[in-house]
Amino acid sequence: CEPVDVPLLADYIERLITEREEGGAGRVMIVDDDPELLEHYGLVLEGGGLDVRRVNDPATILGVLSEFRPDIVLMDMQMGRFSGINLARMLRFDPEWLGLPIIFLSSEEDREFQVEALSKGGDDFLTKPVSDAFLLRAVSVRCYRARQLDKLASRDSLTGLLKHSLAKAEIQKEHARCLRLKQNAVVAMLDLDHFKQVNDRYGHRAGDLVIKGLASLLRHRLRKSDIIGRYGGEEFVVALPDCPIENARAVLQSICDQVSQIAFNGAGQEFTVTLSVGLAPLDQYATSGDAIEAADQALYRRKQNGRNGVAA
Ligand code: GH3
Ligand code: MG
Ligand code: MG
Ligand code: MG
Repeated sequence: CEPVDVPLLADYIERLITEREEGGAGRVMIVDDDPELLEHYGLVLEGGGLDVRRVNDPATILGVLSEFRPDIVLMDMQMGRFSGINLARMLRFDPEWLGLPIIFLSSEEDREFQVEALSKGGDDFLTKPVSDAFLLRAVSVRCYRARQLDKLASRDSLTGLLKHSLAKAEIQKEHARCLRLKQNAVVAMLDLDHFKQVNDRYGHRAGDLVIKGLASLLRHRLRKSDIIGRYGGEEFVVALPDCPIENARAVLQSICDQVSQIAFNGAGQEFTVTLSVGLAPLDQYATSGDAIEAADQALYRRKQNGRNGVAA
């Protein structure tokens, strides 16, 4: 067994702890038909702070993937009537699992065979027998990188806010949560007013700066627990957990007021913009989609009735 590089290991563990504080430890799914090996790998990775799911029967991996949603998969290559290569190939047919890192664990040292396996959908190889220290480090770094990538991919590049699909998914979770806890929560749709004119008069780059500025204002004015997404071009969606609708109305009205006072620059001129907002009580609808739709209708009413303000 190779010696463990203590400072490096400490660094990985520190990262893992930070990751855990930011929303859970890295999740690893191990698929192996040998129960003893499976248990051994599981204990090593759990000992390093990872959240592990052991899969002894390869036939069950699809169900486990959907439920556990691992950051990476460690997969044995020979598992009775199942081959790791075929399982990896099958997973790559589903866009949902296209980016999931799959690391093969195999005693097969033949390079041609390894290349073949990688070409069918695997990302890397660990050759058995693998030392505990190496396994933990190899899996931890890959897990860390997968999570970083995932985080980047879920953020809009201009504003750093959640992208449409992830914002919707987070609001769906919040909807379930507020019903369970019998709390109130509010969903808001925000849309910049006459934004086409802003681009036409002051240029697209100035328009981009307005969108970025509004995103930054929302981040500063709302709570850390609030969900903020860029829904479309100049449209944003916000969910405010544990918040009565009157409070949400006051906060968003004050954000509208603040937005209208910011001096932007474009095409050599100073200009201001305004914002319209529609609100709906998230906990009063059967689905989060219905609540978002209601907030959108409230936004439409506000647009009809003069813009620059909030409607519920
Ligand atoms: P309304 O008050 O009714 O919302 O009018 P509007 O002009 O804002 O409405 P509309 O939805 O017709 O136009 C939105 C415009 O926002 C169109 C598009 O050029 C602009 N836009 C969308 N995404 C971006 C972006 O990323 N950057 C910039 N600069 N402009 C964008
Ligand atoms: Mg095996
Ligand atoms: Mg608009
Ligand atoms: Mg719009």
